[in-house]
Amino acid sequence: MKVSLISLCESIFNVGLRSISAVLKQAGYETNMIFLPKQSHPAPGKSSGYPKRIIEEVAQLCEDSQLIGISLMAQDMEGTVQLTKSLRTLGIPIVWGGIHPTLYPLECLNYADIVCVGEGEKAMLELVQRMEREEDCSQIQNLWFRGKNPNPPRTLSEISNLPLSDYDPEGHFVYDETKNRLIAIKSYVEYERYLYPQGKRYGSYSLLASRGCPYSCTYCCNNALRKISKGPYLRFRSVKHIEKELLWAKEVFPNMTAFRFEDDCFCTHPAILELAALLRRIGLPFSCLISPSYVNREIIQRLSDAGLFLCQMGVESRSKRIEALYKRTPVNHGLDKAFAIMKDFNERIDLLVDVLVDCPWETSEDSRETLRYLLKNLPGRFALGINSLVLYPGTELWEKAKSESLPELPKHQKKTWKSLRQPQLSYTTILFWLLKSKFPRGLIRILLSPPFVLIFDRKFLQKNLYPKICRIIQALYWRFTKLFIHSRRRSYAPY
Ligand code: B12
Ligand code: SF4
Repeated sequence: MKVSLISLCESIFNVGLRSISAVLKQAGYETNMIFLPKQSHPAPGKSSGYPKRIIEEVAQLCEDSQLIGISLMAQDMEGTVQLTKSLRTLGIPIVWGGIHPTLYPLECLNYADIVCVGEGEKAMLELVQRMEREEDCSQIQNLWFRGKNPNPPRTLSEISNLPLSDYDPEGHFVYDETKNRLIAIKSYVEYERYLYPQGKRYGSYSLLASRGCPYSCTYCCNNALRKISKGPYLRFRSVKHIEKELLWAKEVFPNMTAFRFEDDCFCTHPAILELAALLRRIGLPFSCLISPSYVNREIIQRLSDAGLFLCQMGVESRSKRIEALYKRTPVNHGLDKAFAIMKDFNERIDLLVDVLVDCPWETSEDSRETLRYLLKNLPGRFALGINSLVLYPGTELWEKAKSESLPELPKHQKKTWKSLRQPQLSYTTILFWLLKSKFPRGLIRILLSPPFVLIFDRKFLQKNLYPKICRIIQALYWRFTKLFIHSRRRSYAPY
């Protein structure tokens, strides 16, 4: 029996879908994997769909399958609907999975035959086995069938027992947007052209050492996932299991220059020091995400010795009120100390700090508090991620917005889930942008002073003047001086 697995995510690492493919292959089933990344982001109001020819080619590749699985995030919704409508003509059952179907199953069941709520490895395996034996499939845990009652969740997987992600080039296809065609991957080297940021021949190999997070911030998917999961939520891969993947990846991908740990908080791993020793032995640099509360001098020292070159840390807000609303207080606990430590390692470890804007409960003064904090505490070398808060279904903040009859999504995000990354342009957000673009901090402090705030922090300017200012800033700093380093830094190859 053959299963076609399709990913619409921009990054083709898609650890979750590759894990499902590996589990199916291990059980003796055939899979093909089709990756449809799109780098270009459509202007507001423009379609984010795929060219007709590509959709037709995907349909041809799926023709001889008995099941089609599609993996998506919220922003991939429009493309997935377009693809699903077209694949319908094949008469093959279509399952949707990933974070968006997990959090929004009922909406997704308007289009898919089956939605996977939560982890897909065991659920997909059971589905395929039952289909093969022509047994009833309607009561498989984690799977919701259109028109049937939802099935309960199954216990989360023991992740050290899972096979390594499927990167076997055979039967793998990638949409090359620049060539506007589907490419059949023929070798690991060819795979690498699509794994790393477009146009780069080298880059980081992404993997996870854990699943889950110890915290439950009210806007985060972990908050929603924890509620619907069964069994211990935060799980870690054994060091041996991780070692197997690192050695394998290093061997098969000759142009890989670094590893990227995508774990929500890498340092929660109970064997973090053992992992540092392993990474040192492996001898390739790496980057990771880390929560401020887990920054500790010994750990950072060991990770730095092992090759840590970039650390991403969420701060999100420094307003006490908003920290409490986000349930960030325990995560941001010890942030001053964390920054002090990261300053000491600033020569060796780049720091990428994330903040959240566009929160409907946040006042301008709340955001200015965060900005003042960053102006004071950021080390000399840093990158800043300014992210627009999205209220994802199933999270506490989404429930709160619903109960207060607030729009579940800010207006600019509402219709399509498309422009999730673009923050709205308030006066404070512009000042965040100035900080990100390395404007002199003294100047930003002046712009933060009461007279400037009084004049410029106004709604009508936000609507009419600031979008224009933003375009000018982008033209000056992004195009010519390339000081908007954030997007480049996030995925760059180090040495
Ligand atoms: C790693 C990661 C990334 C990586 C890699 C993404 C990738 N395609 O692999 C990078 C850094 C590129 C990334 C980028 C972004 N990310 Co991200 N990312 C994550 C992160 C931290 C882990 C995802 C992961 O690998 N989890 C582990 C795997 C095993 O779980 P999984 O992916 O959910 O897959 C399982 C199930 O969902 C299911 N499943 C998945 N697919 C399918 C398909 C079928 C057919 C079936 C049956 C089941 C199934 O089975 C899988 C295995 O059990 C999550 C947070 C989180 N904790 O989930 C955010 C998260 C997924 N990202 C998010 C966002 C918003 C983004 C960005 C838009 C951020 C931005 N503003 O730029 C970009 C968009 C990138 C894109 N379009 O690809 C949001 C998505 C929210 C949503 N509802 O859509 C999340 C949930 C974080 C959050 N804000 O809460 N991300
Ligand atoms: S610490 Fe980060 S990953 Fe964990 S719940 Fe909070 S926002 Fe989500």
